[in-house]
Amino acid sequence: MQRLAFVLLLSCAGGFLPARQPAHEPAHEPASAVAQAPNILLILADDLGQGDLACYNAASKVPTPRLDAFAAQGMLWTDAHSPSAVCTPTRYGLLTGRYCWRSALKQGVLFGFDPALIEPGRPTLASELRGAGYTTAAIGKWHLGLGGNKPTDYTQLLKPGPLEVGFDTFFGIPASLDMPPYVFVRDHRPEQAASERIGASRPARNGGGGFWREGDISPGFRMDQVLPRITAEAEAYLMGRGQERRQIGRPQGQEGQPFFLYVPLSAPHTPWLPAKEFRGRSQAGVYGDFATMVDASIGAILDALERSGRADDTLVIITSDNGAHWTPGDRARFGHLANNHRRGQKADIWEAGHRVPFLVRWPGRVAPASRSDALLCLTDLYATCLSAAGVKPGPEGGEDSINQLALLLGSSPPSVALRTSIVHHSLHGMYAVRKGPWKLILGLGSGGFSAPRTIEPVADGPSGQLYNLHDDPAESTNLYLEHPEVVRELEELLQTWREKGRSVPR
Ligand SMILES: [Ca+2]
Repeated sequence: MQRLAFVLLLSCAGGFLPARQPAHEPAHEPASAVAQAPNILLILADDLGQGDLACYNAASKVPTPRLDAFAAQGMLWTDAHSPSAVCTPTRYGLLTGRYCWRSALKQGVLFGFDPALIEPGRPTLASELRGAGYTTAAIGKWHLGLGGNKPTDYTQLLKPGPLEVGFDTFFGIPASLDMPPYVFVRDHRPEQAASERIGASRPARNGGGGFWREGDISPGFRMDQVLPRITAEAEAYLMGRGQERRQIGRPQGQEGQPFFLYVPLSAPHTPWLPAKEFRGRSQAGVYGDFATMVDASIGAILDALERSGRADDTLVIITSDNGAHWTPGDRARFGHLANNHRRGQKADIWEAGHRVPFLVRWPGRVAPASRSDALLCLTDLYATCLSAAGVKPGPEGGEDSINQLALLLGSSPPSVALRTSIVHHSLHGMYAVRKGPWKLILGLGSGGFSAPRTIEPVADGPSGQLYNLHDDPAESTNLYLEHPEVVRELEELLQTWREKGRSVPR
């Protein structure tokens, strides 16, 4: 039996935004009104950098009019981070509120024939919301494994998968769009068997067409149709929720069953395949044109939400699963800073690997054109979204998730960080920990795509990297030897995170 989560709207003395009483705290105040829990639309771009968006980078060479307009309608976060610098572990962390390095996947990513990663029975954002009466859907790039055995047998039911971790429905692709099998999956089955083969595509970077690996493919499956198809499916889902509202004919304020729609886009990850109408729209080559197409896709999804009539009751979050895959050569060629002035690129332990765009809109609740410089990790979405929905998380799970709702609603002063420290993790398993301006990296090198990946320490030299991001946002001066006391403190902090999760002393 499902229970619908209702939350109390309390007027906020002296404030212009109403504060929401979390359901897990006793409601001592009389309710002035009762409203239904909000719908939640979570859009996760794939490899989109902060510096791609004009609202983060006035000199961006990529037009992002829809994202910029969206930012003006809500709150822009400057210090938000993906829990990993690559796809799979970020998705795990986002849905479970738990760093992926606590799971069986200690580094790297999954491929298309890997089995499900999220442990059976582990609570997820989707399962907790569904348990509270939400209808839930995932539409896009899953990349958290399908099935129970390796290699995944696509002729069998693809269980466990999204439906086993809290989603009522799923449509999308198994992994990244450069990883076979190239097939659309709906719920537990491929839409069409991957009965054909396709060879690898390895065009020159920025030469168009993009990169993919050889492997199995469904007849008629076209890489350049994946982003449009995901967009169309998300639009159709939202229009369906609008129809439901009209059919039910509920009174205002009770618009039907709340929904959670998770849309992990497949782009602007490789292969870069902008549709004809986007070619030449940016000044950052094929990548920039593709990122402009991502902006338009997100705009189309937002338009569908508007047309559904449910936008006013919907908390919308738009972010990215890691930084842009943008090399020093790309920077030099186009003069575009896809990760702003941050060091490195996707997959790295440096800031460009994991500092991501993070935009939130919630009409009447989150102040328009507002900004937060507070520290946030995408693992925080678990506790934050559940709190916004008035759902009390169960005792298990979400151990790396900090509820940031008070900062979103403006009921906590923006100067008071709710998260004071964070753990970063790179493609090749390099750790970093941050507290205030200080960032300690356990090792030398990028830990990811940038060369050198690792450097062996020399006698009397540093064995790690210590940066003061306030004074040195580009991570150019290693202060490891100058501040051994900070190194020690951060090493202990990382150890505490590893042992205790969010219960680290703040
Ligand atoms: Ca990614």
